[in-house]
Amino acid sequence: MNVLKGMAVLGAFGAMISAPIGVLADTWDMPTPYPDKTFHTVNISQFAKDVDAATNGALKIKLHTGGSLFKHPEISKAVRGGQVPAGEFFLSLLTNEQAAFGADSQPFLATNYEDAKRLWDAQRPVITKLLDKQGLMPLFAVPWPPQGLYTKKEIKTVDDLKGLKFRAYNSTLEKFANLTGAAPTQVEVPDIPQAFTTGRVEAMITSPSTGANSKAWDYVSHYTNIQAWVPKNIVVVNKRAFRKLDKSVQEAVLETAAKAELRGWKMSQAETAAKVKILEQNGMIIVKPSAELMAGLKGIGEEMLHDWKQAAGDAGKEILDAYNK
Ligand code: PCA
Repeated sequence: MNVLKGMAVLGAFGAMISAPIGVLADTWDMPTPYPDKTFHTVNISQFAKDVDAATNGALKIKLHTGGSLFKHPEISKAVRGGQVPAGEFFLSLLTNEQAAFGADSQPFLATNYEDAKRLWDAQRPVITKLLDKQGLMPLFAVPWPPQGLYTKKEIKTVDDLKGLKFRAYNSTLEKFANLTGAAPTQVEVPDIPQAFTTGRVEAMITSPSTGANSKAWDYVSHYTNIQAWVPKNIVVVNKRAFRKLDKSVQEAVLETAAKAELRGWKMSQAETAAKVKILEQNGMIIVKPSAELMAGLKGIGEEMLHDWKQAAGDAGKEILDAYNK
């Protein structure tokens, strides 16, 4: 090898060691299910910017929001299969595979941020193991504001829900709606306005965020603050894709993810009051639920928790034991 060529090779190699940046720049496509202005999407977009900065451009994350690359129910599978290295989805969508994933959507188990945080601390190690078996690793999870009830008239008791065409977003909510006597249908967030205007649904349970973002006042009049549960979105990575990253890049991603989780929980809390106010400003009637309604809904919650414990087995027990400690 002539000297000059040898130096060039050495030089390139040296550059790779001291500055992987630029040389090994990677771009990750990342599908997310919710529209751009959703606070979760805003938080993830900040996460992507922070990863870029923390890795000096070695890892760029390109978001595909609103289910544009993969439909919501396909996102977890796409990350598992390695079609994309990372993605966001509603954690309790995985309940059908393993009930432990759905702890946060159990009605009235954890209904405020403090309890939701304790539940996440209890759930995280358990689902980390379950995700690991699927070749996935959780990066961070962020809750939606407590879930409330949207209807076209005042709901005073569970009986008032009977027969209502009800929008659901996972199997747990579908079961809850069925047990109240309502008739549930699955509808993704971007399709909510159309589902109401075409009459496919006439009531729903979701956060003040999703209600306000989808202009609930255009098709319902009452928001009943039942604070039924605090479900989370999770961001996961494909482990093989993660392992391919330079060690320093891996560390930067994990640190940035921890920051995104903290920021997301704060954003969620701020969102709650802000979005209820928007519902109110747009003419919706904010209702404090009657004791009778709450007693009826909580009774259904107890029945569901009983079933969930059976379905979730040891994993569920591990979560509840840690949560109730
Ligand atoms: N918004 C999402 C999930 C929970 C929430 O508050 C939805 O309605 O589908």
